[in-house]
Amino acid sequence: TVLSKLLRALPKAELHLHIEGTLEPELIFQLAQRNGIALSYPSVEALRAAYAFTDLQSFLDVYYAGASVLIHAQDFEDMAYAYFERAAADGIVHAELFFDPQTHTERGVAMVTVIEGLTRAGARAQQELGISSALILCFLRHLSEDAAFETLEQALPYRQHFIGVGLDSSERGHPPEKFARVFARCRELGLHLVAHAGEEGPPAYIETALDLLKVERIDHGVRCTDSPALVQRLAREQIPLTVCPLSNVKLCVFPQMSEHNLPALLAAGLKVTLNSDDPAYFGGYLLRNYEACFEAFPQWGRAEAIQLARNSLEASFAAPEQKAGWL
Ligand code: ES4
Ligand code: ZN
Repeated sequence: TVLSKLLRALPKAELHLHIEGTLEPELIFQLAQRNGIALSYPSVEALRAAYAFTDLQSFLDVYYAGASVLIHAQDFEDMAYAYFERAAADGIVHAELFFDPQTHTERGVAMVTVIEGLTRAGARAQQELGISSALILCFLRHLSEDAAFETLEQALPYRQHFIGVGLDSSERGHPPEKFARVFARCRELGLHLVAHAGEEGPPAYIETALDLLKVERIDHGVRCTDSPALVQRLAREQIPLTVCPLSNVKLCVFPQMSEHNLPALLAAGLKVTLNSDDPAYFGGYLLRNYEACFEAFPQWGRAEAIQLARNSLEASFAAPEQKAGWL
């Protein structure tokens, strides 16, 4: 259709993408074989069949198991380059990739291995696909703040290879304030700051992410609508929300796409962006997320498509000169 051609053609940025969440079952099996790692699933089909999630935690258990096949820098490079190829096909011009170093360092994979592999993929994506990209290091919030500090220390020799830090993994019971000191340190270091908040957690977590962590964007943030005062603030301050529609349905944050609150968020004047989160697990890459929304929300048309794509470029951490070329 005319609209789906527009959705592909519009220059877009992807701002909420866990690179470990782009590991397709086929690549998981290929890397397991290459690295001599035993998987607890007999086949690609059996693994894919396990992708029936009831909430965030039920997904995370499978996601961390999948990441265990990543051992060498080449593995990280292959995974990320496969993502960039799909991103280019979807009309993405710029991608900011989350990575979870603790998922790897806890298994004995060195920080340098992770960052080198991802950095090489980003350089090739720029060269061969014309996509710009950056890395955002995420702290796992189910681990301690001390563990986050240790991770930051391990990453600082490679400071020039990442632009910011984020906060992900199990949200409930792990409020932003648990990481106030390490985020303050990252701020002093000139890193960009983001955090997952209001995916499963309450609006209060969005407020503390803004006020105590001083994040520049909120990842997810969809539960802000439980607090009208917070919605007003997010609109007034034009805080970008990196919403992940297919993720939210797969993890049962909303029962189906037609019941997602995206239309309300956009109508309230929030700076909403669409993103794919963990596309290998949630049923589609960025363009599929756009398409699923435009199928589910009949009131959305050309104007919304243009707005959402523009929001993604504006909310990115790309240099102003680069943004000027897109906008
Ligand atoms: C994640 Cl969907 C989601 N939420 C929180 N943490 C994550 N890590 C990877 N995907
Ligand atoms: Zn996420």
